Amino acid sequence: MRCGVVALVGRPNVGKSSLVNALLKTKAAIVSPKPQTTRNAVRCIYNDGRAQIIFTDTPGIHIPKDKLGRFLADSAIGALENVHVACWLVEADDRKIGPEDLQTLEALSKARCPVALAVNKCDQGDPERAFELYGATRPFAARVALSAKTGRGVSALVDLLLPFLPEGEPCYDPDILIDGTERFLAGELLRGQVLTFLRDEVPHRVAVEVEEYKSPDEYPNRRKLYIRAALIVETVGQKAILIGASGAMLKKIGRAARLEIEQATGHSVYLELWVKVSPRWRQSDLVLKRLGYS
Ligand SMILES: Nc1nc2c(ncn2[C@@H]2O[C@H](COP(=O)(O)OP(=O)(O)OP(=O)(O)O)[C@@H](O)[C@H]2O)c(=O)[nH]1
Ligand SMILES: [Mg+2]
Repeated sequence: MRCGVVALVGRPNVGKSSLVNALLKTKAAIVSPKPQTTRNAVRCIYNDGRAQIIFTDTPGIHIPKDKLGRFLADSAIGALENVHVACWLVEADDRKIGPEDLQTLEALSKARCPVALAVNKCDQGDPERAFELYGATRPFAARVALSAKTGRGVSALVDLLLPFLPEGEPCYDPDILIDGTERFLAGELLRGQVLTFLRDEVPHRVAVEVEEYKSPDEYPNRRKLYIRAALIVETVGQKAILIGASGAMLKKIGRAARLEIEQATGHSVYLELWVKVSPRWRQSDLVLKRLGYS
């Protein structure tokens, strides 16, 4: 058996979380067409008969505009410490190397680990030009073309990474999918629905704070998993959008999140949501810390 850690890095929106879900064959991480979907580096555990691979899904590396953005970029770069391999994810359609790619490249050049190049979204483009473009930037220990959407190349990526991982017994119980609490996962599923239903800049202005989480696993006298969560926004206008006419938007988000949490936990869920205005929360050290973004 082999057991090791692989960090998945790259600019926002290239499909890092989609790849994690394709590897684990389940929804371990939230995915959306909006950049900066992932906000925490999360260890996701892949198992097969040959190895346990701890894939760290990371926030997209970008040029930060506020303290939240700084936290996102820093946590992605920080995830490159103490890994056995880094996997740089780019897109088949890429035709030039942008500032965010350069930033990723700089972080990779400081990491003391082999780097694999993975060209994603091959269902919508030919990877050859991306291999040429990125292949000229630095040495790569391995290269693979894949599509997190169709699954093409996903097992080839595992095969390529295996030789870089040390021999050893699994670190995590094989039933564990992510190194995070059920409470964290529930908050993420809820944030994922905010990303699904809201448009433009609004989803980026929303944070989820799970204030109470009482599961029948811990409180056997309860028949339902009880969750109370605050959706934190920056302005009264955003609050109005999030709530919607007669509360319709909040209801829609809540219903979809509840169904996903029920599926993930196996419990029937009572989800209580409220919306709180916290001006400039993305710039507040105090609030960011409370939300786990520090
Ligand atoms: N066509 C196609 N779309 C993909 C593929 N992989 C991901 N996507 C789409 O790309 C978008 C971004 O995917 P994510 O997995 O959220 O990207 P990410 O790199 O985790 O983004 P951040 O968390 O913001 O850094 C979503 O709309 C996905 O459905 C793929 O292989 N093919
Ligand atoms: Mg992501």
